[in-house]
Amino acid sequence: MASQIKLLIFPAVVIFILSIFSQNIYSQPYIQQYDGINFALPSGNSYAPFNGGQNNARIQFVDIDGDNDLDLFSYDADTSLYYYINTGNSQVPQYKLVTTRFQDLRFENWFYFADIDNDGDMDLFTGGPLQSVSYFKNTGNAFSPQYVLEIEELRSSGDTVIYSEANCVPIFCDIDNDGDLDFFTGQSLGTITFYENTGTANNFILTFRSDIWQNLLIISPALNNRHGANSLEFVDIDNDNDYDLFWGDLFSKGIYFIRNDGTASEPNVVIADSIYPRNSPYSSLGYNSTRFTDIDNDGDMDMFISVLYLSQNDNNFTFYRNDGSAGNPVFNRVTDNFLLSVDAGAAAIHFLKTSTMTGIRT
Ligand SMILES: [Ca+2]
Ligand SMILES: [Ca+2]
Ligand SMILES: [Ca+2]
Ligand SMILES: [Ca+2]
Repeated sequence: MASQIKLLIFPAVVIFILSIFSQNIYSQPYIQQYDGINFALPSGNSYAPFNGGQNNARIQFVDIDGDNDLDLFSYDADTSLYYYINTGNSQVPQYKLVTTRFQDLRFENWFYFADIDNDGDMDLFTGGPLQSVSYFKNTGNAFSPQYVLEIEELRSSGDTVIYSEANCVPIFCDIDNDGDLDFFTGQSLGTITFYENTGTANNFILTFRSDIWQNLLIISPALNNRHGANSLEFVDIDNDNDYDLFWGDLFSKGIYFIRNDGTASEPNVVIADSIYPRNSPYSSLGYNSTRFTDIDNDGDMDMFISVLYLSQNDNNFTFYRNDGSAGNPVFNRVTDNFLLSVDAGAAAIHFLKTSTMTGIRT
């Protein structure tokens, strides 16, 4: 019942926020509105919060044990972090579930592995208290990670707490090509907040730069043009040595492709498409989270999608193989159940046991 109440409160909060900010926001440039796809939004009974299916998994592929293949982590809305070891190889992955409580750490809303201190092993970030950001330092090594809570509530160089909304999926990326990782997180206003790393590759210092990075604003067409939370992924999808952006929006059925027409050190992004990939568009009830990685080690980025919105039953880990090239990707949809396709045993456990509820956490 508590979850149902939260689900009803969330749209009310969004509407309230919009009523406050709509004047300013609508006057900004880069407003993109596409004809879309009507879909019913939360109004009490339109939710189906107790359908089965994978529970809004956030995923990331990481070589956590230093054997040159990609292991898999999946955050479940019940705050579990599933760790799947790749027992195959860099061309043909095979996943085996190791634990649903990775190192017994506390996770909240999201997670992201990044080598923030440039010592060759992956450190870890997740949601902290009150939608802040917690930092776990890897005190082990690239072969045997050991995570220790280093900072519970990250602060910016201005000594203010860095927040990352519970419904957003933030990311670290060296967007200015100076060798250190910068931080991006979404806002449910349809914008991105950007912190530049003004420290060094070894010693990060996050400095607030913008609440509307690159004047980017996405208003999705559903229900009279709504701003939504977002899930961010940077990848150089056209092999021109700068990071492009993929944006999954709470109120969009598809995926926004935001191309970087600038340079590696000076990004200049344009919303290139709201339907992706063009030859085989992905569409769901909303809020698609993308991850790109070269899962078959053939030199091009493959695409994975999980849905963070309403339940998709067990069709919630889509794999598009890149059958093109690093510079000209051609994505072909292989499966909507990636784990099932590579390791039925482990995946079956995951999908069946995480099917208790779905919906938007607030
Ligand atoms: Ca590290
Ligand atoms: Ca940087
Ligand atoms: Ca690029
Ligand atoms: Ca590939």
